[in-house]
Amino acid sequence: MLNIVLFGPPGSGKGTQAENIIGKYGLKHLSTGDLLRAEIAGQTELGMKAKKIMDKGELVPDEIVVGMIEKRIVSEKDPEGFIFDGFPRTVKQARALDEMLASQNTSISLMISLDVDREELINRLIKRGKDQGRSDDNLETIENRIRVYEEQTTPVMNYYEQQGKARKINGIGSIEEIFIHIVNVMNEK
Ligand code: B4P
Repeated sequence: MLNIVLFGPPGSGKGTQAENIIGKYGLKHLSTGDLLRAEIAGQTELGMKAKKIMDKGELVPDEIVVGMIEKRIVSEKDPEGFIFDGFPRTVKQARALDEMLASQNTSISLMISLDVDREELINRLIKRGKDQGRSDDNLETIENRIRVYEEQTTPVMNYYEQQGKARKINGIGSIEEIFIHIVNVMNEK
């Protein structure tokens, strides 16, 4: 199985590139952001709780996102592999993911980190806020999301570096150019 973690700050292009990767490699896409937004759209109890947290730009508790991912991993029959988009966002989530995959006799193959500077992240997310009206794409929340990323999520990079699985890619440029770099890194596997 090919199991990829797509990593990077909010607005770095994870969701965008995940779509390209599943198109080429046929992997199962697991985005915790999308799963949470589906709960919000369904007005479930979990969704209502998550919305308050996401609108502030904070992280949803580890137990909730880990439980959502676990449910999907065990229910998938003979997948070619998974692409994890926006997960793990804490070292605790990364450890839980390793355990879940080990119980299925598999593991993370590669972590791809998209490198984008702060100014570009803010510009992209403000633009998406205007185009799509996502309630967490406003300046105050975006700045907190970036702060939370720097404080709570960047240690995840170290976690995969220590396992020799982390690869950094320049996330600035056209979507097509960045995808070519991703394919090159994936082909080394
Ligand atoms: P996510 O849905 O994961 O949102 P995100 O980090 O903003 O990234 P996204 O994938 O949407 O954006 P992308 O970079 O593709 O998370 C939202 C919230 O959910 C979090 O803040 C948190 O509260 C919660 N959450 C999710 N997962 C969690 C977890 N594991 N633990 C706890 N809480 C969790 O794209 C951004 C924009 O840039 C798009 O408009 C795109 O068109 C544009 N773009 C992409 N590539 C570009 C390029 N090369 N050039 C120009 N624009 C580009």
